[in-house]
Amino acid sequence: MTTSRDVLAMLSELVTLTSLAEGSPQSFKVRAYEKAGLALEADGRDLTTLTLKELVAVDGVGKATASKIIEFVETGSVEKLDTLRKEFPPEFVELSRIPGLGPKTLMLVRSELGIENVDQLKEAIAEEKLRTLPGLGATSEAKISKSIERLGLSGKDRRTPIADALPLAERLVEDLQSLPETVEVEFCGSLRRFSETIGDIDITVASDHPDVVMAHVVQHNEVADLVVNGATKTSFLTAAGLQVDVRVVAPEQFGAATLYFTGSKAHNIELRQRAIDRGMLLNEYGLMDASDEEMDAADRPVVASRTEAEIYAALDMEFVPPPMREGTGEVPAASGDGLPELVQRSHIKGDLHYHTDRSGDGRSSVEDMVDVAAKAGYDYLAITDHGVDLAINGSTAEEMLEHRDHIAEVAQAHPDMTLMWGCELNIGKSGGLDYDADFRALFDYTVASVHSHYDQTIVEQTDRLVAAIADPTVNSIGHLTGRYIGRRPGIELDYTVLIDALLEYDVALEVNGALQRLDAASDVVRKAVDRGVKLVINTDSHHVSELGRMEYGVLTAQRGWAPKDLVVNTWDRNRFLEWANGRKP
Ligand code: DGT
Ligand code: CA
Ligand code: CA
Ligand code: ZN
Repeated sequence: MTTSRDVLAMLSELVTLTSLAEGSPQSFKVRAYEKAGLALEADGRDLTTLTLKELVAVDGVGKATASKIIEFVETGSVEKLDTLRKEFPPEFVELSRIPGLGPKTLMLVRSELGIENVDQLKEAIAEEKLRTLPGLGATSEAKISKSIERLGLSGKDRRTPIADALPLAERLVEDLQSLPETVEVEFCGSLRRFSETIGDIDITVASDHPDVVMAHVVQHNEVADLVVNGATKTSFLTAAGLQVDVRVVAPEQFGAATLYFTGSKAHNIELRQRAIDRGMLLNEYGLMDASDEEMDAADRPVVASRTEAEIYAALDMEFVPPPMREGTGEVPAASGDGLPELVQRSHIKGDLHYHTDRSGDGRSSVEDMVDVAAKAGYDYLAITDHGVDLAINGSTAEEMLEHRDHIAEVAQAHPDMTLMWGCELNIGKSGGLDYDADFRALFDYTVASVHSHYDQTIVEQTDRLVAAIADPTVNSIGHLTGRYIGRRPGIELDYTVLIDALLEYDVALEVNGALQRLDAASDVVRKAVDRGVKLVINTDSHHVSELGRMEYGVLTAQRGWAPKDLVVNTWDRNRFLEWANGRKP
């Protein structure tokens, strides 16, 4: 079964591979696929039912792209894409994520040095070969080397950024759910725990007909290479080289299986020990009574196995949300003093980092962006288009004032929601911010973030962040490090100094829900939470389709043990506004 999301994923793979083939992300063909993807995502119709004529009629979709979509829906593959995949295998594509290795340089590296993967690239750097190529020198060689190290790239144990793995897992789960033989499906492993990089995807299916489920998986069009083809387990590699393990279990053992395969291993070990301490045995089939040591393993009475909740309860524990299952104190907490009252998606009352087409990179109108926020049930919303310093995307003071009037007008149609005229301020090289202080003070709300100068020292980076935090017109710090997971290392910071400053000036730290960012990262969130720093969870939406990121921000905050009460956008309107206005000069 091919879905709209499969079509969009196919187009996005075409973008990546064609930019390599053309030696440029700006080529006409690449732009055409990109534009078509955006247009069709915004379109909202079921893309698998559209005719060639209907596809071409969509503004931004050309004939060549439209016929590839038809080919994909009808045959499950696209010839052009298959050719590109052969030319650029996954371990080579991984190289394109490294900053400083654009498509053009990459093709040179391949033709001149014969480099096909990260391991070979590291070798060439060690032998100082990279610097000999035209356009590269010792400085860029050193920069590339540092990026490889900081991104944690390694040829053999290649990990996939969550932004690439999650959409695929969701599509596979949706597909498996559609089988009548399926009772329940869940993706488990590091993905369910919401790790930022994924080794492989683990999917658990509850069904009494494993043969049917396995036969269905084997023929799925994501399968590029079968690794395991068993009666209850299938493992395959996707064209992007990501491994997927699909396991079928009996419905009455689904809870035990998802608990086991969600892990982490460290969490499982602690749970098993707790079971043993209580005369029980925990494995992937269930929690069993083991008090009679003489008894055959198969005869042991099952205490719980149907749901995870029943198993935790039988272990005399609170239910542990998957993002916390890392073996870092959650088992003792859930067994004793209690877990924190963790922030949940349902607690969120507003989004406070939110763009419209006033920003150069915004893609939906003020009216539409406000409309979807109102439909999401928010009590308050800060529109934070880019300040003037972000040259192409920003607005002048004059434009911002017009924008304020426009927002005030739109607000009249939404009397139940407090609509704020805000700004995403750009933190400059040395901590400077957009406009002058008097003008900045006019905004109802601000988020200040880093968008450039990623290569300064840790001291310089920390200093400029602290300078921004100390500015009385700043309410919050957006996407703290500016990283793109697995693609661009973020700035390096001294977290002790940073957290001290956030506390001193009562500035909130954003957890940005964009899947490529998830920034501040969960380990930084946990440090901040330990010290009582206020948090704010935002989507940084640039289009009406991006509000779902709030869930990803919440999961990241949960991984950082964030309690509801530290998250300012769970507060009711008055409490939130009082805090937001509290710093005004
Ligand atoms: P990944 O795939 O490297 O991102 O990380 P995980 O956590 O998804 O690890 P994976 O796929 O090897 O295994 C999935 C889960 O299965 C893991 O989180 C816990 C469980 N598991 C796997 N191997 C063991 C083991 O040797 N002992 C225990 N207790 N649990 C295991
Ligand atoms: Ca896994
Ligand atoms: Ca696995
Ligand atoms: Zn933004």
